[in-house]
Order: sequence, then C-alpha cells, then structure tokens
Amino acid sequence: MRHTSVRSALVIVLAAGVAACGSPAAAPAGGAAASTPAGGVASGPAGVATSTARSSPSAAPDLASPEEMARGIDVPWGLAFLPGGEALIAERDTGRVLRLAPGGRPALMRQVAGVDSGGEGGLLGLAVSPGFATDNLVYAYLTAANDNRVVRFRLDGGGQEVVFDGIAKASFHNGGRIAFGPDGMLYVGTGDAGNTASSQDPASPNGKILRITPDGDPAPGNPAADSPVYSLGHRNVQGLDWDPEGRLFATEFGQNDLDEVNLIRAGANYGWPQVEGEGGTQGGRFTNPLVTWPVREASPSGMAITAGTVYVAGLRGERLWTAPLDGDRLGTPTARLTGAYGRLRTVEVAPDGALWLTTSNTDGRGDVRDGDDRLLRFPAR
Ligand SMILES: [Ca+2]
Repeated sequence: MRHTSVRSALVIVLAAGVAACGSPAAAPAGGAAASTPAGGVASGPAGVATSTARSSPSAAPDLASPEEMARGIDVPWGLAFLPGGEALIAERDTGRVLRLAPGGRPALMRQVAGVDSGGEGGLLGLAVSPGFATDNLVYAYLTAANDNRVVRFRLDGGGQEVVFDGIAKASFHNGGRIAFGPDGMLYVGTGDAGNTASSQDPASPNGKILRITPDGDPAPGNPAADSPVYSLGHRNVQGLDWDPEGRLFATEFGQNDLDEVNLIRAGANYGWPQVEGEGGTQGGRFTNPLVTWPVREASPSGMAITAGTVYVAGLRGERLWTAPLDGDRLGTPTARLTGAYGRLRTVEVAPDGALWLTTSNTDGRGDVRDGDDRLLRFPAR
C-alpha cells in the first residue's frame, strides 16, 4: 500500500495561493458582512443573517426551527467546527475552505492546493484536530491529480502536508468523509472508485474505513499490524460518527437497491460487492447493515449522532433520516424535512449541540433554487 507519512510528506507551499486570495479573515463580530474576494460568499443576497439562537448540548435538535446560516455556497461538502463554535466549510469544486463566525458571514479562509475536482471528486471532508488549541491543524480529504488523499494545514497559514495518499480516484465513489474518533485517531471513509474488487482487497485503501494516526501512520491496534484498514467490504462511505459509548456507525451508498447504515467493528467485512444491503453472511464472513433504504429514498452522505438519535443526510432522497439509537441497534427510521431543501449532503453537530445541515443542489445533480447552496442550523433545546 502506498502511503506517505508526514515525515516524508510532500510539502506544498501555498504562498502564491494565499497571496492571491488575501489574508484569511474571520467575519467581524456583531454580524457585519466581511468584505472578501470570495466571490458570492460574503456578498450574497442581503438579509441573510446568521442567527445564533441558544442551543443546549444536552438537548435534541429542533428540526422545526431552521435557521439559515449562509447561502450561495458552491457545492458545500466538508463541515467541521472549531472549539469555539466557528464553522469551517469545504467547497468541493473550488477547493476553498470558508470560515463562518457566529454572527457573521462566511469568509474565505484558505484555498486548498492540488484539488482536482470533477465528477464526485474535489475538496471533500474536513476534520479539526483534537489538539487544535495547541496545533492549529485542520485535515482535509481531497481528490488530487492522481489519487484521493488526506492533507493537513495550520489554519493560521503556512504549508500543506500530505498525511495519507494513494487512495484510488474516479469520477464516482471517492468516499471522502474524515473524522477523529474518541480514541484520537483519524477515520477515513473511502469508496471503491469503480473497482469493486478493491473493497475486498485488504491491500487496497479503497472501499474501506481507514484508521490512521494524526500523522498518517497505521493506527496502533488496527486489525492487521501496519495496515490502515479498520473495516472492509464498503462501496462508498461518506458518513461516520460515534455514539456516547464510542461505537462507530457509518453510512454507505448502495448501487441499485439499498443504502446502508452499519455498526462498524474492527476487522469486520460489510460485504460489498458480494452483498448489497441484507444478504447471506457466508457463515459470518459478512456483517449485515442495521438499516437499509432504497437508494431513491436516501443516497446517504453525512451522518451525525446526538441526543440518542442518528441523523443521516439524503442526497437523492432529499430528506433527513432520523433513527433512535438503541444500544448497538437502531430503531425505526423517520424521514424529516422531505423535499424542503432539496439534496442534503452533510450533517454535523456543533459544540453547542445544534445540528448543522448543508444542501447540495449545486452539485450538478439537483434543481438549483434561489440561494443554493445553504447552510442550515437547528438549535438544540
Ligand atoms: Ca454492506
């Protein structure tokens, strides 16, 4: 397996890009619009205020109280929060990372280098380092010229380091979600990139959930020593989150029939391409999903867990699926927000317990509405 540790990482100096884009600037306090050269980002339609209704981390998101936090975002994909509650948003096709301060408007934070967008590829997932307060690091999953890779950079500037590379790319099935687990390791959801055999190949990083150290090495305790593979037999994983007990759940896209939510166990095999949805386990070789949906009702990308509920953002299904957590199982799913905002890509929980949701109508597969794409917030109370 090809992978590059940070010690030998290619460092791409971003001086030119940063200079061209101006200094990273957070929106000023008090809600005034920041003036940035980020196209429509800070100069969207007037009257789009960032609301900051009180939210309690111990409460459940109120899906009946949407707040529009931003509009005019170009194919939002990754969404992550800084410890203080500011949001970082990745734009898939432009490769820009935007920063949204509470009470402000999105401002261009960084132009990620080497993004080769096309099809489903581009600048995809974002994750904030668990040690951000001291290391200032942000991680991103991106489609580059020849592969998919994870990079990191300091939010306050400087170069970009490759953390993990060599994940095959394609027009479709690039995976792209990254998240730090409660163990401090970085989990990476990948896709089969159209080569279904890779999902069952333990030597390939494709069609897997990978578990790596923050420096990009195979994480200690992985099922196979010196391998980044944590679970295999996946088709295209774009949703990852943990329950309060530390159990990992993940979404993946089905091909023709069935999307899945899986409970992820180290070393388990989730069946693709032999099985889509529920199927024979071949004597326990394969693990069946907890929940399935017809692809027209879901096509799930992001997933978030809060207040005892799993939230799954549906692209083609244009709805937010919710399902109650029941230990290591899920209760009966309920569809919410059906058709209200179009395609839904990413769902994340902010430090204050609010649920944030991104639309994905500008991704080439949706009907673009006035103001797309949007960033929505549902305070918890
Ligand atoms: Ca499966």
